[in-house]
Amino acid sequence: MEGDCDGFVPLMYDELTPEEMTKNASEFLYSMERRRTTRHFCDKPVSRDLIELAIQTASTAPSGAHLQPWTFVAISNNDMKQRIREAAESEERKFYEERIPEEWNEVLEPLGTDFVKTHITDAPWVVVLFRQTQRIRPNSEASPTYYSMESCGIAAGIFITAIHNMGLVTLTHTPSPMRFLEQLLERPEHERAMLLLPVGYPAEDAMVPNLQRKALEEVAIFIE
Ligand code: IYR
Repeated sequence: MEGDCDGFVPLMYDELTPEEMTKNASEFLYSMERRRTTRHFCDKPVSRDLIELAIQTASTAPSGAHLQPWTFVAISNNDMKQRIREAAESEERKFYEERIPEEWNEVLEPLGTDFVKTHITDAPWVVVLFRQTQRIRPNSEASPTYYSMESCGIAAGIFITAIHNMGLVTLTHTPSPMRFLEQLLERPEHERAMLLLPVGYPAEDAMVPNLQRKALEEVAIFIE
């Protein structure tokens, strides 16, 4: 927050040897290659402590002007999860039955998604990430945040990584439109719902699409 940091402090940095770097990087890649998005959760409880740790980890993300323009709303309340599911399904039903363009359907069909969103009530936690479009200045005026999309995207990535690293699973669900989340969760006018992330253990019979990831050569260009 503005005004509460004390100038500059020394960077805490421990240099690793190239061998340690390669070992850490390879092990991390091996772990991340095992991350999968699943829609099938079981109702086994997850402690609030773990969700707090994931949110704290996500909140280490870099952000425009260090405004940290995110709010994570974590819901385990069954009644609220049910209300969110009903509202999401009503929007998604319109999407799948009326709004979905043919070219979008073409890439969505292999994923086997439909308007039924059991994950919202199956998972013990639903975390909704809100993007703050404005901040309140010390003089109480509202003013913009900067690069909030990028900042929240990075925070979401770190959240997903933290969940995977603790041995749980999540799903990046984007019900569209998402206005109902702002209303149900009573968020202020300047917050926009960005992602709905159910968190929990996978169902015993959880399935995932048989996807391949792009090879390095397809995603990277080196100019040396
Ligand atoms: N919001 C819908 C549709 C959907 C869109 C994309 I892009 C996906 O990768 C998956 C689903 C839904 O959540 O079902």
